[in-house]
Amino acid sequence: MLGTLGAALACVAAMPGLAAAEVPRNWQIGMQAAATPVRERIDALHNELLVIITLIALFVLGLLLFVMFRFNARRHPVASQTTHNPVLELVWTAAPVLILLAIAIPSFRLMYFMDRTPKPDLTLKVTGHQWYWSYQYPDQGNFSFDSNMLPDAQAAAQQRPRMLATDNPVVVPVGAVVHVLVTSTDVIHSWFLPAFGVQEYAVIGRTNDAWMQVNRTGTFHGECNQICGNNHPFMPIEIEAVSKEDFAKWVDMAKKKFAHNDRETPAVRMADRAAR
Ligand SMILES: [Cu+2]
Repeated sequence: MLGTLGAALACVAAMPGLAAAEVPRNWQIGMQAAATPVRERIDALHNELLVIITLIALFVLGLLLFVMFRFNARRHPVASQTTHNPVLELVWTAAPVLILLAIAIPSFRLMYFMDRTPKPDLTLKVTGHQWYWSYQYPDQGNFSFDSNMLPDAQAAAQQRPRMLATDNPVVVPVGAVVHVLVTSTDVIHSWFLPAFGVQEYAVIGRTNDAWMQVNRTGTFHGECNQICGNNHPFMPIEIEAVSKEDFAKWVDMAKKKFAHNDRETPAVRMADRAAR
């Protein structure tokens, strides 16, 4: 299947020696490789649907070819007067219902799996702003920081992906269940991580939630995918998944590095930025 092929290609691309960041590539087929249980199940449903849709398309193509050959004007000059066939009508009503059921059952199962966060090990609060993201770690010392896109020159100098790298990436431990709370301070944004199967709207005055359990170390990228104004394409998401030990080290470092942010709310910092 295309998805599997794409996953294989993306795995090759992510191998050591090649670029470490898992980003879309030219001529890539399929989707980014799955990095969470949710995305693995999304891929599985996608592959199931691909089989169903391929069989339906082939069946309809077969019927069309049969009619074109068997009932064209040359082979079949006198049209049949048949109007009803109860058995056939029953079949073509019941078959699509059964197909829809076969799609709906795994689809609902997946929706509930995505919706219910297992017992979380960590909470990450994500706030969307025009036009950057800020992150808060409420149960790791409650530090918070802004994450802005790296300018092109800086990204090129550091050999990091253009328009996807940020100055302060989000860091999460591999294997931990991360409960993600998503909100906004201005307009509706959307926190979208393709490799994690997470897409959550950031809505003002409302907290949406999602969860992720990253299964391998690496740097993952996403973007705001709700048109949110002028600089909508310039608010990427960069997540580094690291071992539990490295995460603990990073938390110690981050508490000091972002200590100055602790007394300020994102709204205060935003007013601050506007004044600058
Ligand atoms: Cu946005």
